[in-house]
Amino acid sequence: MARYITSIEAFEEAKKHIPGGVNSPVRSFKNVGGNPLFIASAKAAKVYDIDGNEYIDFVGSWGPMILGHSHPDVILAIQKAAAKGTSYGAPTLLETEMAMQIKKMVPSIDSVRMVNSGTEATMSALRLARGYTGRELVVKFEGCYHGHNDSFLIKAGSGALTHGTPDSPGVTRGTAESTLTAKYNDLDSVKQLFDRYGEQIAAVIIEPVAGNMGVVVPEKDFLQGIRNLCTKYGSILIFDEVMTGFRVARGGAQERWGVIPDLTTLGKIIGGGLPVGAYGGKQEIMDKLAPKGPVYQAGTLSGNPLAMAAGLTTLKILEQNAGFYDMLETKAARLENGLKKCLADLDFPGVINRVGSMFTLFFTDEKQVRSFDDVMRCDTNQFAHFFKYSLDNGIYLAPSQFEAGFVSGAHTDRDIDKTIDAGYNALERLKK
Ligand code: KE4
Repeated sequence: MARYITSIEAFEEAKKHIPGGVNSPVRSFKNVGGNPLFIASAKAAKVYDIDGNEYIDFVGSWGPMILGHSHPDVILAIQKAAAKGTSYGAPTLLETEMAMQIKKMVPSIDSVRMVNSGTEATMSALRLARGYTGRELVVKFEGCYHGHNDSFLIKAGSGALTHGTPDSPGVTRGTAESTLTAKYNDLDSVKQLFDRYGEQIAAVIIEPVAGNMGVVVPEKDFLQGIRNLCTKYGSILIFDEVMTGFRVARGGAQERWGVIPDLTTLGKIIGGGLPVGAYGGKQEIMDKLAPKGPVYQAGTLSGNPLAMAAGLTTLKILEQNAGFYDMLETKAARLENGLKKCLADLDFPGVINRVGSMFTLFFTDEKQVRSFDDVMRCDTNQFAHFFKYSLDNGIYLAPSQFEAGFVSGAHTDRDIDKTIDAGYNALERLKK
């Protein structure tokens, strides 16, 4: 294949061979317009496109790169594993070590199964919850994303308390009718579903901090209220911590909020950038999984030795570096406060939601963004311009208003300050 000199040429060529030119839709820049960057390499907090440009990166591969790109220990671990072979399709000591590491960091997990993506993790957790309870209905929340399995590609009708309708062609009506939707930060919308469907509900799945409608923070007692309802009706509470796991705290959102789910799904960070997902939880539930129990789930590359090596090395660094999360908090707070000062100095309306090192700048006149409805009122056109102007200044934000940005351990104060300056410049251009 010819060496392309620009991302524009590369995208045109890619579109001839790959649907939409990308292997995941959100990479296409469709939400913000323009041509996606084709990345040549990445190191620490920077990504480099094939056009020779350097960017301070806040996408972080959508979450996995909490240590920064190409961390030397992670790269070495992958190289060593690769030299021994890339896949065996048989148990390895690394998988047991990884399971023990996850259990140590997430104490609500008694037993854990490795898979190859967050989607596989949530899909399998739902099947397990249905198999364990013998029930069919699942509750999800508007604006929460749990991967692309059919049961979760369901958009609520108007408001909560409704049977879902498919949000994507290919999802059958029957599947959609087993998915109920509630409103984030609205405990009554969950109570009403339980009042109506109670012991037909197999599971409630939630992003304990929403990251897929932009960052929306759970309000006081919201998560505990859902926990209490699941306990009362014998439904399985699934925390989808694919994004928040090891991100918002060493033990994830369940550690930060002190609310304990029955099952947890994980991904992103636990692969250190390689394809990994996982789901785990109470022993009595996990024991229902084949080959021990009747609920089937499998995977050719599950527990792949290279992915385990990368993920285990990442988790060990996070576990052993005592000050890591405090350092992340300091960096991310510096960014938040700097951008808030830009908004204030320019008298520009906007809301920043942040939990630890995941954040979103919402373009809205609202004073707060606490729900999916609030998010839907944001000005995505303004965000698109802000994204483009930031890119012009060497800052690579998530290319959608409805995504989270991520600060890594590799972002320096200089990177943060440069990002704040670029933010001020972008807002100034927006004001004109
Ligand atoms: P994957 O199948 O993409 O590994 O994970 C699905 C998933 C499940 N649960 C949560 C909370 C998630 O955030 C995700 C995936 N997140 C998106 C970004 N918002 C992945 C980026 C993409 O789709 O390319």
